[in-house]
Amino acid sequence: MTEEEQQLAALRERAVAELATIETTDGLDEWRLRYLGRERGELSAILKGLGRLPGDQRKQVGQAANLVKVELEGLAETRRGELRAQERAAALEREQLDVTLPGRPITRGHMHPLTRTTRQIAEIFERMGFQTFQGPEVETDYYNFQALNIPQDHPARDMQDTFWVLPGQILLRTQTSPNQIRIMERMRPPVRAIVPGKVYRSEATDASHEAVFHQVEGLLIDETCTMSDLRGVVERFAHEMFGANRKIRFRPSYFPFTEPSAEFDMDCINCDGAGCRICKYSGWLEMGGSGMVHPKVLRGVGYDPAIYRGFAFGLGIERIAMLRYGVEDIRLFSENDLRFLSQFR
Ligand code: FA5
Repeated sequence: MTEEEQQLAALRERAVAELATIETTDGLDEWRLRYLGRERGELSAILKGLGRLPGDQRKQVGQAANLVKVELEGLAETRRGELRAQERAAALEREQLDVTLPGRPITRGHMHPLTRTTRQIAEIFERMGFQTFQGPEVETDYYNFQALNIPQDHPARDMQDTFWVLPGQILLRTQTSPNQIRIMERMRPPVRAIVPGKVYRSEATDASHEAVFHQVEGLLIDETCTMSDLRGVVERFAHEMFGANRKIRFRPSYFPFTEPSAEFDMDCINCDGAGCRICKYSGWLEMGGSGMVHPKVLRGVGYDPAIYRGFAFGLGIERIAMLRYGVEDIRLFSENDLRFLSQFR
């Protein structure tokens, strides 16, 4: 064995022994550079030195060196495969996800008590043949006041303090009544409609007054309608909502767009009319305003008051929800306190 062949055998042995101790792919890269690297690799140095050997030796050592090179390359690739598998397994171990952990429950939402009340109200009136409509919250002075027989500078405007968007022209509606006009402009009698929705008034708030609250408007127009039909419809509503024993009373009132006008109350559900804190010891709870649609309003939308007549009413939805659920402060509905809201699941 020539000196070169001995050198080669020793190099092979060292390389194979070292390879077995390598634990990372980075370490393997270094090993590769050290033994097989083109520039500074030990095997390359032997191959480069072949030129100095006599012809027959050059061939022999060259072949042996190539065999060692191929063998080491093969061993290195096998080791690389093993190390990669180890590294992947270690990474998986580190990133382990325990899929047996129970998930975090997603709490289900539910309807706001006012939405629920509004839907119940609509269902009751729908059973009486009323159709539900919606109207704009940003209204014109014309629909909110003028077409309802409340001209500019009329003292009746003082009953509803107003948020103006464009002073004198555009406002946040103070009542759902402008929808009486919008509906009559679009439909020919007979009309049976209700319009629930938000209304706005520049009011000081207290336990029974909000600046943003909800009303439901009712409108019925045909050829034979009377005030007793109004009473029948309101009473039927109260019975379906609060039970068949409830009493309704009408009090004379004033609204420029109805004649005659009346406010209606229901006997207090807390004390059955005996008088208590809830009804301020009167025995009655105010529910809404109403009346027979004013002939001027009918004429304004092109209905002939000699042929058509009708009634309209406006109910406060918060007031109804307060009675239904025994809520004593109207402000709770808009405070978004989950301790309050989650009671209405
Ligand atoms: C009106 O708004 C008339 N548009 C009702 C009407 C309709 C009359 C059709 C004739 C024909 P009033 O301002 O009284 O009327 O309000 C009606 C109801 O809304 C009240 O009975 C009350 O239940 C409720 N309401 C009024 N102001 C507030 C407030 N600040 N907060 C909560 N509810 C209110």
